[in-house]
Amino acid sequence: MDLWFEEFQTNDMVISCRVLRTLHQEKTPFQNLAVIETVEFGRMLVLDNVIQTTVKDEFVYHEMITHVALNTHAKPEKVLVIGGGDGGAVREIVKHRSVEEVVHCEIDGAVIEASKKYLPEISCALDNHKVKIVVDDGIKYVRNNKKSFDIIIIDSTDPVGPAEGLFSAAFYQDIFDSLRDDGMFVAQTESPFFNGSLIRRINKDVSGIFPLTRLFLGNIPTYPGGLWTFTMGSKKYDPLDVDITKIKEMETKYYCPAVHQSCFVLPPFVKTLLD
Ligand code: AG3
Repeated sequence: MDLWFEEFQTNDMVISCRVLRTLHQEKTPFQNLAVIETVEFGRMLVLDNVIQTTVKDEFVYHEMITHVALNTHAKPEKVLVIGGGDGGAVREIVKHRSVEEVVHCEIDGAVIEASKKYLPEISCALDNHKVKIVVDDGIKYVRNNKKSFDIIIIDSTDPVGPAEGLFSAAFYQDIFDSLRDDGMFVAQTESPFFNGSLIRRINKDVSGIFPLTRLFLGNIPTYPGGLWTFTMGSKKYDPLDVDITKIKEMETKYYCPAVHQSCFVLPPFVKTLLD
């Protein structure tokens, strides 16, 4: 039998992957969750029919959403991850020796459970002694935890349904308030090909709240357009001021000192989104 998974990346474009088998499927209180095994990308986490991560390409996203900020901050000790129930961001964060605690706030506990069971390569650090898991709404959590974190990572789904509020100006203000005086955040901010106006609006909102806003890029083959953006808001440190010869060596497959710099080089069509 020939089985294919399809995601409509836009109304008029589909990504389709041949499926070997479905490992898990459930309707959680928040979304439809599936873990499927594909030929091309290995195991894949799917929420509401949208590809979240795959064993083959997850490293790009998880390394970029974490290490750029963790190597920019002088001494990141307390880190908060909002979303990212698969644990990929947490796995990268605990590689940093200065980190004492990672609070992982995910609204849907079922994502954590399914990832632990079916995506061990990605979720492997969720049991680490530095990690505290909170199953709760990230918006509520930051409101109740002011001036608490050095770095906040917003590893959300697309800006529809449960994640919509995670892209709002009010939320970026709550993030600002939840950061310590020299803190910073990084959020995944979608495709410059298909979400240009969203990226532009986020950049404007973050610039109105944080002294420093930076956009950077990574390449994730299973996401719409492949080219992906991340937005950083920082109270003090600038990732472009980092002396990259001083970045500690780490086991990574995409991020490296040269990429720390090059990811901020924006092609003109992306750069215009910031004007
Ligand atoms: N967060 C989802 C990024 C958005 C992907 N969008 C899409 N495929 N249409 C990824 C979670 C990984 N920890």
